[in-house]
Amino acid sequence: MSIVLIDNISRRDLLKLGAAGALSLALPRAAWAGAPAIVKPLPPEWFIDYGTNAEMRWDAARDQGYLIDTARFFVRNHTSTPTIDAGSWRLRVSGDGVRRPLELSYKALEKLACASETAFVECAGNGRSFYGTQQGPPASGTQWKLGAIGVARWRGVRLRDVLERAGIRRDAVDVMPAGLDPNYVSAGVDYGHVRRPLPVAKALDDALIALEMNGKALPPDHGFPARLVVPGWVGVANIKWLGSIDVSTSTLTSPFNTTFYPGLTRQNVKSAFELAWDAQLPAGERTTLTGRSWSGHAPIKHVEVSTDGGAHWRRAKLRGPNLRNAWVRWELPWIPRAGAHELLARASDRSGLTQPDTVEFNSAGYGFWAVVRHPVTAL
Ligand SMILES: Nc1nc2c(c(=O)[nH]1)N[C@H]1C(S)=C(S)[C@@H](COP(=O)(O)O)O[C@H]1N2
Ligand SMILES: [Mo]
Repeated sequence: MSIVLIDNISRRDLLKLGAAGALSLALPRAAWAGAPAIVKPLPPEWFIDYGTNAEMRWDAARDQGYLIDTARFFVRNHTSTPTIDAGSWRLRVSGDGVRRPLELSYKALEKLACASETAFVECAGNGRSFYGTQQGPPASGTQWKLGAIGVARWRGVRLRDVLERAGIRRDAVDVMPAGLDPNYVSAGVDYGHVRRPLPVAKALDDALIALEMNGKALPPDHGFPARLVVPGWVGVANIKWLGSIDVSTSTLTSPFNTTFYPGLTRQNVKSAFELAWDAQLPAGERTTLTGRSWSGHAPIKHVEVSTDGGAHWRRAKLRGPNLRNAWVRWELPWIPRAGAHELLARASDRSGLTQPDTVEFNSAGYGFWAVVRHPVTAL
């Protein structure tokens, strides 16, 4: 059996084969040991399984409150979820930008934990598939629809507090958090650990070293024992399995802000319906369309919905919290006629951004924030 075959086999198939006992004999040990890149179960009613990545199904968000349960939260791994022992784990803070390099144990961080943030983590590539299906050339990478996002309540220690303990210098400019997962290797190139510099201004503002997600210790897939949460920014800024933080008085770079995700900071405004792709609805009956809109720039100002492919628009009713760096839920009644329809949701945030009809193409497929045309059928 070749590695190519393993790459093309789904995680679920691997688990099935593994359970049948055949695979452990047939495969080289290293391949088998590395097989499930994601540790938590990925039931098909909640997730679209891409192997190392798992997308949240939006119809499964419909019965969720403001926060997405940890069990249902999407996962994006460049490599695979590592197992880390919190007892021996240390967070190292060093570099020429600090006067007192330090090492913090999990227990020490727990004692300092007094801050929280309700924020989304959203992959920069969320919506990537729509480059190809909606407006032109397809972009390479995981073909996410809109489910590479979740909102959770994160609790831990302000990055600012840790940097101040380390005696951050006034002339520090960049902070580079690095993950402890295996090096990211793609097409034969070893890019090292997943790590991405953050300007000091953001690091000292609202970045959080999170130990908890939705009231419990972080689970392995979401960064145990500690991850960075960088509210409003692209997913990759939220380094999981945090091991070290380099503080520098000169500009830092890594492949994760040059080759990948160049120049990306805040996420633009987007919207999603809490409906399956190609959902079936009862014709002639009143249904309540529901969805969520979010922006990394400001709270949502309003959401307009079209049920006729964009000819007419109505304002959705916003409900519940409408937090900056998270999302707002909304709803709108609709009585569909029998047949196929395209639903559109277009949000505006309070910074003045409104979702456009199209966005400029980039080959990596980042930043798709155009209005998505969501197909449904009424029967
Ligand atoms: N160490 C490490 N941190 C990481 C990643 C990774 O592969 N390794 N992936 C990043 C990307 S691209 C995203 S979108 C988010 C996903 O977070 P989640 O898996 O908790 O949803 O984690 C980020 N942090
Ligand atoms: Mo991402």
